[in-house]
Amino acid sequence: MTVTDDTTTGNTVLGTRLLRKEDPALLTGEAVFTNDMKVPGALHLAVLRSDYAHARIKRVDVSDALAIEGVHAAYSGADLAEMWGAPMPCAWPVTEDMNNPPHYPLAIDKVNYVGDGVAAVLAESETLARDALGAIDVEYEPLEAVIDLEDALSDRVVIHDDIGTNESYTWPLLIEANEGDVQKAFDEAAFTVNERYVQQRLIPMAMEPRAVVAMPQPFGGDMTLYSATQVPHILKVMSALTLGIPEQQMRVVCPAVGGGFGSKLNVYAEELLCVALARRHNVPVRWNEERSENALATTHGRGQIQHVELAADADGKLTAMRVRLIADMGAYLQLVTPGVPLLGAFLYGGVYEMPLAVDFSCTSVFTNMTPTDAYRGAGRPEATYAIEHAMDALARAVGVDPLELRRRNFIPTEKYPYEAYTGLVYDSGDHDKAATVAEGLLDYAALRARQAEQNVPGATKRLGIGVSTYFEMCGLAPSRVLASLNYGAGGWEAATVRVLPTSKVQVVTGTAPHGQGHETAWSMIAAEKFGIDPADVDVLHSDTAIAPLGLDTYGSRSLPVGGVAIDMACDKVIDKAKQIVAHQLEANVDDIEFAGGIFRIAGSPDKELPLAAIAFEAFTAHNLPDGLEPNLEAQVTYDPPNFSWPFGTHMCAVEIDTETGEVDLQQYVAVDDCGIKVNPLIVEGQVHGGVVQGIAQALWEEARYDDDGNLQSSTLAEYLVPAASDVPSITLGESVTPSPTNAMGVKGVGEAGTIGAAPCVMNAVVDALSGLGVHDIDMPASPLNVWNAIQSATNNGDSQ
Ligand code: MCN
Repeated sequence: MTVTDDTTTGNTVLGTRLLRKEDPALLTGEAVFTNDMKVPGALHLAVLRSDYAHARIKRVDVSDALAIEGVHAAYSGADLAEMWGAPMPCAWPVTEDMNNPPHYPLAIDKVNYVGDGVAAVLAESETLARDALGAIDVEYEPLEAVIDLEDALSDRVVIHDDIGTNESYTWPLLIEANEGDVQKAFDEAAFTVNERYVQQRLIPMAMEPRAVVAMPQPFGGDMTLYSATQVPHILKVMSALTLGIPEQQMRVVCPAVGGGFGSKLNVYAEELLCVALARRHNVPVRWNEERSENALATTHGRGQIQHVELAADADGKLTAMRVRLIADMGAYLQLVTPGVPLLGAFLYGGVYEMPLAVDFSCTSVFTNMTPTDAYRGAGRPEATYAIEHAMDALARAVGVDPLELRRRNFIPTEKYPYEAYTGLVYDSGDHDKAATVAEGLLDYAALRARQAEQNVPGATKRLGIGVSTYFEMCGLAPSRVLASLNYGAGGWEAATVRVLPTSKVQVVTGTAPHGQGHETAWSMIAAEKFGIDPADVDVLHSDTAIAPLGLDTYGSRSLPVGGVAIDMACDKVIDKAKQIVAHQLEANVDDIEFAGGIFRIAGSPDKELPLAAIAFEAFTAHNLPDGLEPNLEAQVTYDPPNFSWPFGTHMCAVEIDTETGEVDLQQYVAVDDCGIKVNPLIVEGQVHGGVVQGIAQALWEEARYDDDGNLQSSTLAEYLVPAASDVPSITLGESVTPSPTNAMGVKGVGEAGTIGAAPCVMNAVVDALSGLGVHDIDMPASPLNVWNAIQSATNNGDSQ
């Protein structure tokens, strides 16, 4: 493997654009995904899903399905009810009194969304199992479906009879402390804006749908669960708890995983069904999700109504903020459903000096739609959209350029570390720098001049310029802070580093990559430390028998928590090796230096020992210091002292055809500051992917339901996931502000692009049309939505 020298940092590996080790197997089709596994003797599971969004189950008759040759078993939800030791897990009980209706892998007496599992078949092939579903007879008593969030909150139709309301919880932040101050600030403000935004539901659409294989092991009741999941460790604990299996008998393995974007951060009905039925029948049981099934049965993202009010003084400096959220939980609470809006709650102040006159509250509500849960950014893109779109509205109210308004409000660089109104401490930031780099790359001033010439009355091609800035709270995170938010797990990550007798290195990580390139990045961290080639490092992950400790991959945590743990474990190994070197060279351990794979005594350059020699000595253990354990191995479990705080500025230019409503995204610039980069090539890939997902929310994607709760966009013909050709080339700008929170200076980047992009594009769309009297447009800014907005503004006589 070739490694280029990076003379700017003094690193030989870290910071270089090493091609990803993972890619040859993925590109040549050699990688094995869960559904590629050959499992002799496995039975195939198929799940009959409700066609009704809300109905009582009167009767389920599986007898005709059972009579089909090759069908081994067929069950209704009631048939399996006694198998579940506990309902499906929700790991984030946001409030003490949060309503969490019991949720089982198959519905027992009522279905609550189209796609809710009603019955299951086990057959000798996948085709047979799916065909047999057609022979199951279900009698429903249809009920009215609740799709609209505000309608749901009225409790006109109650979804879960046992809790008697559709509200799951209300979570306030700072309201009591600040209520008086907030109202006073609004009363005294020179400018106020009062906005209502809709975060449409999105379908994560990972390239690989979900797949599961549950394999009972020959002896002792052990069970191996293979799953296309991003959380093998969480899945192991939760499935053991839910199914009453001793945890030490559960092993979870993720073969190659084709993306997740948060949708595979869950414990799903089909995983529990496969394990439970494999135990009952003592055969392997497998399940494979189809694309349309994925749209119904895998969690959705976003789904919020946001009421945002800002107050500002005569200069446009923010003086107060009030936010009221209504968050769509869908039919049930999945693993972290209720916590998603909370992750955003702390970011409504954006990158601005927000005074302590803020009140925020989120009310979450059940609806008859697929459960929502984490989706790239999870709460933070929604928060950023709210503040950034409202900042543009405020700029229009104040009559200043939106970039200028932001600059007036940026937290000044010299105030870092900065304690925000939420009590959280942002570790570092340089917003003016990120904005200035983006401004230059877009040629902001020239574009504004072109806009003034182009957007004249009667123009059919109007230019819009979009700006957005953001802070992200990622790297989840300090366990104590998560505890204060009622999250059910910690935020640490574990790493073991081993130098093998032949001096090759094994890194064992608790992270669970599913597209992020951890094998490459973690190899680079260890290679830099030990002065070896990254090709000589093997990264072991995503198998709870091989990497038993870990909390997996989500929340852009893997580098700032898991990567830092690896860095620390390497240091521990080097410290141990120094003791062996000191012993063998009869020197003081404090005098031993290590660089480029060679140990030396300070001041005696002729006395040196290579890492390879020490690794072999540690293995043979023939001549170790008294009391020192053999082998070069160290483990670190790292619980970070703070979140990771990447930030950035995005800018773009759109041209809108006022006769067709079509939005042409012409230029896109992203400056995402994620501190020190381990591998800039991976970072760029992460930002590109994230930006495109954010653009897609702004312009194309939407999970659309009809009034009866039928998903109308369950195929890729209706759910418009963009192709590379749908977006312009993205220009990336450089800003590097090392994190003072960890020794590597790194921050997460996996979600950053998504967070900046949607408000950037929508600000450009409104900027293009505000001269026509268009105040706002709901996402996605489809040609129809844009055209309708132009028509209604024109009919109101608002255009200039
Ligand atoms: N990186 C780096 N230098 C930095 C920051 C990150 O080199 N300063 C590299 C890391 O080494 C790692 C990658 O960038 O290889 C992402 O790191 P990090 O930001 O820690 O994020 P995670 O690895 O924890 O990934 C999770 C994040 C999330 S939350 C979603 S959602 C998401 C994403 O990553 N889903 C993805 N990126 C995805 N990419 C793909 N291909 N597929 C998904 O499902």
